[in-house]
Amino acid sequence: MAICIQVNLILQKRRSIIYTLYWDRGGANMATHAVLEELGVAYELIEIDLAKGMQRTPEYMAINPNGKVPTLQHRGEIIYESAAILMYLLDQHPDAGLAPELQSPRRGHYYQYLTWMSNTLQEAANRWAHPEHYVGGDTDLTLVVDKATQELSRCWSIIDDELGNKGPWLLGEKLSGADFHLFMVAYWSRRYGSRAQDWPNLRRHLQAMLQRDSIQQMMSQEGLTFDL
Ligand SMILES: N[C@@H](CCC(=O)N[C@@H](CS)C(=O)NCC(=O)O)C(=O)O
Repeated sequence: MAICIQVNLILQKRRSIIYTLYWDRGGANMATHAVLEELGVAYELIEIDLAKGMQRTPEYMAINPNGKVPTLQHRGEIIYESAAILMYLLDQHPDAGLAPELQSPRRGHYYQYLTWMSNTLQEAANRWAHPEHYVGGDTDLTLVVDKATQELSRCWSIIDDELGNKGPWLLGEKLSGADFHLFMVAYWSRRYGSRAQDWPNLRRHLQAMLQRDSIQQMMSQEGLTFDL
């Protein structure tokens, strides 16, 4: 395939299960990538270099019509949207214990956080990073960025309170896929007007995530660093 600039085949413990993750350095693929590492499954990475416009090639648009990363391929099926991919992946591997049991109330909180982060927190992050996607013409982009900064602060404050009341993880005592999604947006925010790391409980969460082998592997493979 023409879009295969770089293919890393990482064969790990369970060779029979192969996932393909389309990714870009530090993109919305970070959470999925770390979870694949956490699960210890066999997967391959196909880089979609956004700076080169590879997301808009006909080959990639045929895979993901949104022209965005991440996309996961599994048994011939395509799944996009990072939160949906996380839920799907963790349902494939219930023994990993990264998703609460189906009928437990914690499962509701797990859905809640993943969808809220996806459509509220991540959306505010996107408005901060790409204000030009939201307004046209001569509109002053700082108006969009300032509003996004306020919204990010509102979101960080909610999460920081939750972590302070329940912690150490988003769902309480057990790590879940939601923590990987939170880590990803919190990592992006290190350059934003409102940074997750400036809230005490969020900072502790980030530090704990950075200790995990899976996060370290993902960051090293994507060539990322995070000096807290
Ligand atoms: N809601 C989507 C957002 C994906 C997204 O915005 N990806 C960005 C990279 S972080 C992208 O591919 N942008 C390419 C473009 O807009 O051209 C998800 O979480 O999967």
